[in-house]
Amino acid sequence: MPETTTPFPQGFLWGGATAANQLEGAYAEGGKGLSIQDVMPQGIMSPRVDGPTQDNLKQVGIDFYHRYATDIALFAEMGFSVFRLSIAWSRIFPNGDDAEPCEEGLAFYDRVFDECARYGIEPLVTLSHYETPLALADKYNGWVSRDLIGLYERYVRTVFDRYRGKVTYWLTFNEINSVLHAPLMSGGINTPKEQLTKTDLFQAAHHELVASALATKIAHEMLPGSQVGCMVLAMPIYPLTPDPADMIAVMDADHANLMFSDVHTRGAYPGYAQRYFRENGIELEITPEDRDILTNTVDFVSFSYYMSICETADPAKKIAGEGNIMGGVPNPYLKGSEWGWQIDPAGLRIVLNQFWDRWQKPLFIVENGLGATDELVDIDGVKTVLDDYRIDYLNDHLYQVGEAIADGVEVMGYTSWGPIDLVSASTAQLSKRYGFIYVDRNDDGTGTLERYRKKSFGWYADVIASNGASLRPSR
Ligand code: BGP
Repeated sequence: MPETTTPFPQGFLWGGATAANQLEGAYAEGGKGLSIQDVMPQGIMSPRVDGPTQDNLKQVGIDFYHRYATDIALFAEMGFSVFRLSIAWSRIFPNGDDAEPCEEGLAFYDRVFDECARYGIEPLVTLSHYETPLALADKYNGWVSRDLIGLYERYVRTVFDRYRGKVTYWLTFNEINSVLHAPLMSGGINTPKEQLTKTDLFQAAHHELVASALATKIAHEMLPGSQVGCMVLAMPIYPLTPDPADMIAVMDADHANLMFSDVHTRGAYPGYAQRYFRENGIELEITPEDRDILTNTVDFVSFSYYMSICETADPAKKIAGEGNIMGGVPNPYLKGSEWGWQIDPAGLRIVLNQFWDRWQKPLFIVENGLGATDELVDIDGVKTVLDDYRIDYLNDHLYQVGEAIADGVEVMGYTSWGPIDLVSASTAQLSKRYGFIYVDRNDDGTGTLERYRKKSFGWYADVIASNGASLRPSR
């Protein structure tokens, strides 16, 4: 056997990433309150509805609430050393501002973490992943209100205390920068985006940034040895042409994203953000105490990466392409997925280098993957999916992670999005599948909920077992 080498360090964390609202189901069981996802049956782009409707696939999800033990066993079979999941805030505080937490909700995650521990899988826990309790949206207008900081603080203190010794890695807010693009889903903000003032939007972002830094401070005080990361939606932006005006447009667009992790890693607002606030009439309430709390910087930076976009200063060329929450100008050199998200493995190496050069904080890729339609086939009596397209996508991206590590970037781990099929965040479909494990559930809600290993299941197990040595070179 030829000797294989791998750039991935010993102890690199390999696994998959999920969110409570996209897989648990049991939306009204165990004392759980409603979350904003219960009024978003069609995903991000559609307006909210008044109350829970039966067409909402997330009400049942993939029934992880009842099947977590067998699902975690399948993750263990692939060799996962980490499993990213979120705690549904409304399982712990059904209305967000209740005086006491819900014991049944707390007990559920005890069972999940204990199951992970049986297999030596580290939970990586997102405290808030697009599932703000609905009552907080209705009563407070979500993160526009400063009250949310204290309510979030009570929630994180509760779960830090409860899961002491069970969870080391915490993420404060999923894709925190997405609040600028999807205020209801990301920030629980009821005011429709078109009516929301820039001041309210950035005030909400500020409240989240303060809450995030506060959670980091509290974790460091309560849980010695814990590690807290911010989580941002990463999307490298290329100039559409070499025109310097296009490059300035890229710089401005980059700043809008990078501001969130600049604050998380440096503990203060950068100069470009202050200029933007000044020139756009954005007057934020930032107290001396807020400034003090913001100095509690994160231990690592985590991010999702699915695609890159282009930017241009030329309005005639500013075509809006499809994308992960924020689209952009399509890149003529790249092909899109079935959902039009442009596939760019090298972009992952670029973003890893950019983030490392900028912050020198360990990086964690906590989402990446291909949403595709899958066909279940029968091979010698075994049901499976021959998802070579997914294997190619993941291989090419992971190879670029290895390249970034060879560049000197410190990468802690990689969790692919949706290791088991789950409900899509943007379109609320089940047919947009990311998993190594197929779940028999369709967009119309039919299906047995049975699980089947796809071809990519064995492929990922080999990647993990070889610590990345089995990956093929990619561009
Ligand atoms: C990210 C979200 C996830 C997830 C993923 C894939 O933005 O953090 O929750 O769903 O995108 O997106 P989608 O489900 O829309 O395909």
